[in-house]
Amino acid sequence: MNGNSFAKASVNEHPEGLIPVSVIGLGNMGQALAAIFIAAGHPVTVWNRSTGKDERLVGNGAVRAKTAADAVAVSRMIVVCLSTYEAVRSTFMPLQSELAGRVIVNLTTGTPDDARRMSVWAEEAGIDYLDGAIMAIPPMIGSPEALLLYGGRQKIFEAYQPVLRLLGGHTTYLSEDPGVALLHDLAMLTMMYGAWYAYFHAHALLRTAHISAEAFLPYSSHWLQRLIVPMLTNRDAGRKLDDGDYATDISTMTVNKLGLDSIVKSSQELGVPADWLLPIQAVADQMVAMGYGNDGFERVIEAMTNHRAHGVEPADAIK
Ligand code: FVH
Repeated sequence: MNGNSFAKASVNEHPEGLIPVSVIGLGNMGQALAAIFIAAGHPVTVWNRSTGKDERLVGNGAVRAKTAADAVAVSRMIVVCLSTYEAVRSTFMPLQSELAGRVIVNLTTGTPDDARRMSVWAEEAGIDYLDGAIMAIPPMIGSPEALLLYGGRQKIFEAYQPVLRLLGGHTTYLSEDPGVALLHDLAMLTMMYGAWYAYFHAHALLRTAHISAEAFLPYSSHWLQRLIVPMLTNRDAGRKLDDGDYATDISTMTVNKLGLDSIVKSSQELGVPADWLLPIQAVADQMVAMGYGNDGFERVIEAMTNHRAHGVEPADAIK
């Protein structure tokens, strides 16, 4: 039976579509996921590698499975949220036959290749498979703001989306490609870690003059909300980037290169490690040297994508 018929069968078997759900992995996120399914009235079975993390869930009606195999046996919908894909593989590969005919909803962070490989394994084992990315923190799960992205066979998503939508108001199906959800995940995490690291570098600079984060907060908030975010997310930003339209009358590559030079110079003088800025500075230098000084800073994407076509060396190749 394919995912559609299984889901239909299982939904019809249960009032208001309250199908049994098993949650594998009760870390901070797994517990949040299980709690939502319990609160919605689904029969929920939980399993975790180590004990002691399911007390509250069991107290609220979840059934504790002794083994992962027991948790798989009692539900068609298996939601897994572990630290790594290696953990998912080591948990599920031994249960391949027990999993056949069920659906795995994998909400573990990994790489798009991890997701695609697991999808192939599942398909070959007769297991329906959806790969998801949770773009939210545990306290947000179940809220209208929570964003969860999915990839995999659309008919499987459609069959189980009433249950999946319990996890967040922005539950979104992206593609038949199971790797696309994690590609979005890693793209957004890149934005997050880059912003976090830059934010902390800023504070390291300020600390050299004993300026506190609290005192800086009004300025950092203003800068992020009034300039950085609008510049990156205004209506034209995506189109211009997609079209390779780097024209600007706001801030040229040359101006940004000089700004980067000042940051690196003063960071080094103040003893704040600026190594992470050097590849960015080098790309800006190269762009100016190649005659793109009047373009916007957005042109640096050329050093990350079709650099060979544009004769631009990848950032990491720059000495
Ligand atoms: N927490 C968050 O804010 C983020 C939000 C976005 C999505 N992530 C991803 O969710 C996955 C789980 O994250 P987590 O925060 O729940 O992580 P932990 O609290 O550390 O729990 C990890 C669970 O994984 C189990 N586990 C680890 N290794 C194995 C293994 N080899 N075999 C079986 N289970 C394993 C671990 O079990 P235990 O240590 O309690 O026995 C936990 O249940 C993750 O991909 C995030 O990136 C969360």
